[in-house]
Amino acid sequence: MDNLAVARALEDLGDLQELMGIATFKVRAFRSAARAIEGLGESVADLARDGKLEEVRGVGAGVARRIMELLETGKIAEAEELRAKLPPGILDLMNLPGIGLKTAQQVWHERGIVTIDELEAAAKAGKLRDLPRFGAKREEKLIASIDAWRKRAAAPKRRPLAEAMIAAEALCDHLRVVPGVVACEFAGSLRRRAETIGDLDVLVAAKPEDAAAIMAAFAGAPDVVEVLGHGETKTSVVLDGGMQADLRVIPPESWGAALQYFTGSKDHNVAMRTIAVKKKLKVSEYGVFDATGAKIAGEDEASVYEAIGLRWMPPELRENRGEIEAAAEDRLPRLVELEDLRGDLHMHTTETDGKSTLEQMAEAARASGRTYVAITDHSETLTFVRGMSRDRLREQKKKIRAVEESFGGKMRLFAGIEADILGDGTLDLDDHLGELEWVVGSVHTHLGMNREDMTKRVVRAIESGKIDCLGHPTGRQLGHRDPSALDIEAVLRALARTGAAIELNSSPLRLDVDEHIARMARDAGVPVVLNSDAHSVRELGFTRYGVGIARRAWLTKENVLNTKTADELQAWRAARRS
Ligand code: DGT
Ligand code: CA
Ligand code: CA
Ligand code: ZN
Repeated sequence: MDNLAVARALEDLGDLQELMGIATFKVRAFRSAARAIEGLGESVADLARDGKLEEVRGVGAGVARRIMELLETGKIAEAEELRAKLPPGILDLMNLPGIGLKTAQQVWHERGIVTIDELEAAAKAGKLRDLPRFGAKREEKLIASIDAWRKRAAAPKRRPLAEAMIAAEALCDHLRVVPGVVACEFAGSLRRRAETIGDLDVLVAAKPEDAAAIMAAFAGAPDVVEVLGHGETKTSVVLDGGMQADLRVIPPESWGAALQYFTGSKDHNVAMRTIAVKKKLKVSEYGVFDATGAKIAGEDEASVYEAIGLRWMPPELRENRGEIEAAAEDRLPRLVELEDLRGDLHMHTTETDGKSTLEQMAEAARASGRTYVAITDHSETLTFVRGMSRDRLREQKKKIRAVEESFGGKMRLFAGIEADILGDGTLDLDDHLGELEWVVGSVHTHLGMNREDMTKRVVRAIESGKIDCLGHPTGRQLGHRDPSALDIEAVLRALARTGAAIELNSSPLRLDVDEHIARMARDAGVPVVLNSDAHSVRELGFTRYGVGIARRAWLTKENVLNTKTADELQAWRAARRS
């Protein structure tokens, strides 16, 4: 069991206790222990083995006992007991956007409401407005948010890119070491890096006589909870968490053709086949065949494209959005790559809601090949994450200089901020931003404004000239919160006018902006900054998801600002501010 799983279990226990109305000091102990463990540099299981759990800050005897129990039995009996006592439905209610633990506890204990249906009925009947921190307006918002939740629940369940990627990589790692496996790749929408994924399409190249054993290994993979179908060349399973995955075993001589076919998209394949037909060729998942039926390509993917007169193209482009024409005319863009990213210009530290320190973030970014970062903790008005005051920012800047010094010129650290765009479009700490070296401006509150007001608000913030980059511009959270109503074209015009950049936030929950807006930004000449928005060293790796989205938007290295060197970036900033 890794640290994250332990932290989550403790967090859960805290939540359950709070829901049941158990003393808050106990609840707080579990939460702070969870945070400490999440940010720990060593394995909590190792510490437990050496009897050193209580040496971790925030872990007392009570918490240590629960951790031991968790590591030994896989669960905490007390949490299970509490869960069994909860009215069914209350956890769903708690997870509803805009509700959370406090409100769930409140409506349950004070109104006896334990399900989403009951909550909706009470809101509609105006029976919640006189609760503390409620009111008619919040009732109205609640009804709208329950409505949106129902719509999402009814839609076919697609999974966020990151979740699918992690699951697919685990499956492929499991399969690659099975005897007879020549190659293993995932295809489908995941290989194309779509922001949400319907199901996983895993392909293995192997001789037909090895297929049965490989399928059996697939069905027996650790994450598989159900086998839906077991055929000669295809096996379908359900993974822990509910995602479906198909495995197809392909003879090596058809590998390229199958990889191409099952990568799709369907529209791309249809367009491709139309071209093939004109050349009297036939493309299938087995290969490319001429009029006599002879196979002319199929072993590798490039040969399939070349056989019909096209260049090989990156999977992210394969959506029939002009890539076939571009490939035929040899004018495919050279898409930006993860290795092109020199810096990361949005991240948090333990000063606000981050889990790793300034030093840890800088070290980890350097270790992953970055040569500069901007430290952008939250600003003062975000009190619930201990947003930075002017004084704390000055202190942090000194520390940033000292840490930068310790890298001996190998790493640049910019003293930045994620300044809150307030409700009226002014910026938090407005008079202090000039002292900082990188300013991300982001909306975090009043996300439900109407389109006109929200657009005015964001445009006003951009036109202050004080922000270098607009952070997570639409505020969406995949499967959780819709994008804010916003006239994105007006926003892009304002960015172009002031020479500021737009963020492609790579946090798997956000992926904000999306591929469509990223492509609009490119067309409007607005530079895109591809950031992690990391809240821990682990999350610096989020940029791999953002790069996928950028590539789907046809972005090249030139379109992405943080592919510049630190000096070039500073020159860019100085030029736009003069
Ligand atoms: P998803 O799973 O909904 O996120 O999207 P995909 O693109 O992974 O679609 P999926 O899993 O249904 O099929 C994987 C690929 O197989 C798809 O991208 C193209 C190919 N494919 C599947 N069905 C057809 C079909 O009826 N015609 C053609 N041309 N290709 C197909
Ligand atoms: Ca799929
Ligand atoms: Ca599929
Ligand atoms: Zn933010």
